[in-house]
Amino acid sequence: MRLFYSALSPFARKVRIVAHENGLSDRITLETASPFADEALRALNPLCQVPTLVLDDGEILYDSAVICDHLDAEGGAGLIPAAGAARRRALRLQALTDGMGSAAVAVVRERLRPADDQRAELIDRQLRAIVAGLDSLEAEALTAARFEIGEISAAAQLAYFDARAVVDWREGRPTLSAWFEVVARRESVAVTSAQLT
Ligand SMILES: N[C@@H](CCC(=O)N[C@@H](CS)C(=O)NCC(=O)O)C(=O)O
Repeated sequence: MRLFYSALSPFARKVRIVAHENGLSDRITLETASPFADEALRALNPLCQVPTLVLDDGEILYDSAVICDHLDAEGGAGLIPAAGAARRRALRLQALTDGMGSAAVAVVRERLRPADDQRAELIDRQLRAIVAGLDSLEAEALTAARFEIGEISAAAQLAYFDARAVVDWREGRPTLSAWFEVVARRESVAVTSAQLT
């Protein structure tokens, strides 16, 4: 399998963590792609986004949730509960944290514009989503005992907030901060951080 990714993409990080948890990393070749600078990716994914996964038979999968669903089915780690309240919780947490990630990417891109060209209302709206999302995550009281797709997505997004200095998310969120300190040391999370080169 070939995974088109960019080193800092939190969505690609989520996929790499899921691959590692499923013991599939060795079957995946990482290929860097620059979605904002290189249109070549559009031939594989009309949205021209990373992550995009090309299977060995040529089938192409996107976005990250679809890729994770496939990898978890293939590897059998059970990171996406099969049914019921556990499944709804995991998918909701994934949707929440993916949404926070999309908001963060928008903030980062806007901040790259010349200072007097930045749209304050766009940044404010995205930051409101991120802050409310973080408060919601704090209330979830995540524990290291459970590490499913929702927690994986949260870990990938929080690491991105740090890497891009999106927001000081630890302030006033002791439970989330303590949880992240533990999961950051988990092998799948630590190893995928080292791939950020
Ligand atoms: N919903 C997508 C979001 C992926 C995404 O936004 N990727 C960013 C990089 S972090 C990207 O490729 N952006 C390029 C663009 O949107 O044009 C997923 O979960 O895979």
